[in-house]
Amino acid sequence: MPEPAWWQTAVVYQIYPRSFQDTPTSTWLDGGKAYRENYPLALADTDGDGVGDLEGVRRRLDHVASLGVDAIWLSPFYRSPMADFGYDVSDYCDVDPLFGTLADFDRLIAEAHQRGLRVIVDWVPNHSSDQHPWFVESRSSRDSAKRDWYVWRDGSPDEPPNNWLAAFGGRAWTWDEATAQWYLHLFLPEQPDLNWANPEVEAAMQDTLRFWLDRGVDGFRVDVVHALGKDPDDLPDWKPGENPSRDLPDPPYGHAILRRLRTLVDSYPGDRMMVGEVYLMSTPRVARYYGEHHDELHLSFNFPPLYAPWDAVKWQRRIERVVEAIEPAGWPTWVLSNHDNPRHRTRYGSEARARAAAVLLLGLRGTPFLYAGEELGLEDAVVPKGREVDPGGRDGCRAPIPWDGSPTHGWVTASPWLPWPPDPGTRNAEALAADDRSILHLYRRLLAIRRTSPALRHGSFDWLPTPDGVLAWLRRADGDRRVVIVNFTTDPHDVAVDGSWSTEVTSDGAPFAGRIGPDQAVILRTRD
Ligand code: TEU
Repeated sequence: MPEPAWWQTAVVYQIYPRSFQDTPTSTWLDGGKAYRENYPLALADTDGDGVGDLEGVRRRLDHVASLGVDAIWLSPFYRSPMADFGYDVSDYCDVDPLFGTLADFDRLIAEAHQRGLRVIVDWVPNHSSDQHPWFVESRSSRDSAKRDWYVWRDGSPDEPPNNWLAAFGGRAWTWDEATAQWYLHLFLPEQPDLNWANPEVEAAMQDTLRFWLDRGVDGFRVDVVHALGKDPDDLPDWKPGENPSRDLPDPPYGHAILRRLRTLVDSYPGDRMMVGEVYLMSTPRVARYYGEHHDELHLSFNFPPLYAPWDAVKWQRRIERVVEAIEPAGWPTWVLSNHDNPRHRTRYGSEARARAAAVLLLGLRGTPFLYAGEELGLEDAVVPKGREVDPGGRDGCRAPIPWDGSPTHGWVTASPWLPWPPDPGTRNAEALAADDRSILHLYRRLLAIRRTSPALRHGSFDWLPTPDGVLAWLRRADGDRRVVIVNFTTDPHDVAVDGSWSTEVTSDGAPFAGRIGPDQAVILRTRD
């Protein structure tokens, strides 16, 4: 096998900057000047504003590096009116003053690189903010030079061009009174869809990629990439029950767009990459986004496993689909939690399962993506009515990271933009670091094992026979062998393991001797 690329053997750690760490704006490289100008009503600049920022990420790089991950992915920190918390971009080539400055970004990436951490940034090409100068101009008149940069359609105010619905509710079309046309938005009305059929849009968006590639980023997480290249005139009405952003048929020219993006990204030295958010619930359809000739996405998310309950049969089926459909197309990825879905600790209902799930995730063949806070076993915050802020109801998983047991939990303010996750007094990074039986230490151990095991990093994958409710598989590479066993049930099960295997790690720290405990997972290695 050829030497794997860094993004095949890496473990990527997703940081949602708003919720990672705030800092006093006075400590930013511009002393908070841009912040004060843009947010005149905000608190005094010596206080943190309870919103995490890039300087906060920089200050927590020790934590990230101590985990043993290889790369970070930063959710959007670009200029934005924040209707969708940064996924509505009003300037693709600048940092929002809320998060700091370009100089803060440069310092962050330099220090991450010094520690051997690659940096992936989010890129949101399907839509911009309605406050982006492109849309402001596009909206200004039907004759605007940028009118065709977005998707405008004729119609009457009471009859939208088709029945498409927006991801967060309501129609996917908004009527513009002034110019008497509809514009398309798969998400909020504040997130008009760019018209990728227009070559000027493609060129302008490619320039935004160049901007960040030139600044040294190692890659991009490409937001709703499957929605690029759709043609509303060609696509049928949705059927009731379909999810507008997830049930799009293969867009007519989306794949060609991706091939050109791939060419651009690959033209840079240093193995830059794109991981696409293909939010389709069919794994074979996800596979197509790697390209028929491995010439589209380097990696693609595949969400069906994230939506699988804690159930051996369902997990096995979803893993098999990856083996059948993704493996021939490209290198798989695995993810259990992100900023759009309840955390798996919350979905699966116990820390024991969250620990076993960590072994599962890091034992599979493919690139794992961790979501900041899962190494602390964080649950979703309970967000009371009145404090909800997200139009998509995703506040719970975006709660701020508690760093220590003090009243502010390592933040500048004790009341950040969202409430803390449960039990921050005890479930925080400092407390878990001090307890070597904690889930944090389990993650560190697993990542350390993965780092030194060719079998886990890039080895083959073969199922092993198991009792019902248990999954086990063998990973092999370069003479290195590991077995992963996961018990999805609350009963113990005997598993046949011959004496040549020894226990490397167990999810709960309890010993394993041929009998796997309730919700337990283990990694075994061949005896030296
Ligand atoms: O999410 C894409 C997407 O399909 C979402 O609608 C997703 O289904 C939903 O959040 C699940 O509850 C991406 C980003 O990850 C998300 O944060 C953005 O809101 C969205 O795109 C629009 O940019």
